[in-house]
Order: sequence, then structure tokens, then C-alpha cells
Amino acid sequence: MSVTLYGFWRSLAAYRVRALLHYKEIPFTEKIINLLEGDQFSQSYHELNPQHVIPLLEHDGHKVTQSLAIMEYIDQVWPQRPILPASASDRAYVRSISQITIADTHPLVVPRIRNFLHKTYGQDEAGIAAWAQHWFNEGSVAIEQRLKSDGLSGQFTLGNEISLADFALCSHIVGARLFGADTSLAPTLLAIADRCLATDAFMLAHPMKQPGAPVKPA
Ligand SMILES: N[C@@H](CCC(=O)N[C@@H](CS)C(=O)NCC(=O)O)C(=O)O
Repeated sequence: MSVTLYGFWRSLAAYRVRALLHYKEIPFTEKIINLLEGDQFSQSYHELNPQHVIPLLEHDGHKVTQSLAIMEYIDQVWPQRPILPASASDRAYVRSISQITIADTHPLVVPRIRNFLHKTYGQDEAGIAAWAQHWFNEGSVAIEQRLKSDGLSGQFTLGNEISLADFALCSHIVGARLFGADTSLAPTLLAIADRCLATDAFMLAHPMKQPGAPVKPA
């Protein structure tokens, strides 16, 4: 059964999913939905995902959207190298810390929000960059506090094994860097993300290594 990821180099949500596909060594093809050119609004993509966002995973006649749901789908269909821990409390922990970026930070910096700020409130490039940096910094501080107060992290977010949370948190740091946010606010988080980025899966999937990415970050 073939696996198709609808993604784009710059998409942090697609990055989480792409890194997981590489981590589990699942063969897949990626179809590019160029968010800068508005491909997400095309009729053909509308028929796939009327929310007009990526990523979307096609597999075995199923179309799965939302990066968290896609990652859990992948983990259940391909159980090698599981990313969800066994105990209910550990599962709640990795899901909860993942949501700080997936649900609370990342949605504030996606293209439709930045475009809205520009079109409706006349924000210029600098104003939009400052907006994005603000929300990345808030997210970084919140995650750092959780990592410190929960006391469950080790080499990675939960102990010394890569889990669902590492795909989420690494995408947060990659995004923070792309947008020029202050990653020094979160040294524990940064160290975890850099350990992820030193592995083949996270490296291969990195936004700047995808077709269409500029030689230097925009
Ligand atoms: N919560 C969604 C986020 C989906 C999302 O907003 N994706 C962005 C790219 S990272 C997108 O397609 N944006 C299109 C737009 O804002 O117009 C997920 O985690 O999959």
C-alpha cells in the first residue's frame, strides 16, 4: 500500500510527519502543496482537504489530516519503533507537552494568520516577524518550564527514548530558528531538539533539505 504525504518544505506540521516516516523507515512519496503560491486553495486540494491545510497522509484508501492524528495513525499501522509510551500517565505527558506547540503555538504563526495580520491590520514584514517571534518565545518558555517541573526528560522529552513529543518539540525549535525567535530562552528544549536533529530521520526530513527550500532561510 503506497503512502503519500502532502507537504511543503516550510511546513512545520509536515516536518513532524515526514520525520516520523523516516524514523520508522516507511517508504513514501511527497506531493508538494506550495503554500506560498496558494496551492492549498486549489480545487484539487480542496477535494482532498476542505480545511486547506497540510499535512495530509494518504494510505490504503484513507485520508488522514492533522499532524497529531497522522502521527498516531502511523504509529498504530507501523508499530516498529513505537513513539507512544506504555503507561497512561507517560502517554498523557507526551501528548500534553506536544500540544503546547501543536495546538497553542504553531497555529498562531501559520500563513493564513500572517496573511490576515497583513491584509486586515496592515502589519508589515517586521511586525509579522515580531508577532511570530513573540509566540514562539512564549511557547519555548512554557515548554521549558514543563520539561523542568515535570522532571521526566532525559536525552529526549521522555527519558532517553524518542517519543511523539520529540517530533513536536523538534518542529518547534526548527520553526523558532526559521522565524529568528530566541531559542536561548529554552536550553533544555534546545538540547533535546539538537539531539533529535543529530539523527538521520530528523536531519533528512528537515525543512531546509526539501525541494523548493531556499539555500538560506527566508
Ligand atoms: N494543526 C494542524 C496545522 C495545519 C496547518 O495549519 N498547516 C499549515 C502549514 S504548517 C498550513 O497548511 N497552512 C496553510 C495556510 O495557513 O494557508 C496540524 O498540526 O496538522
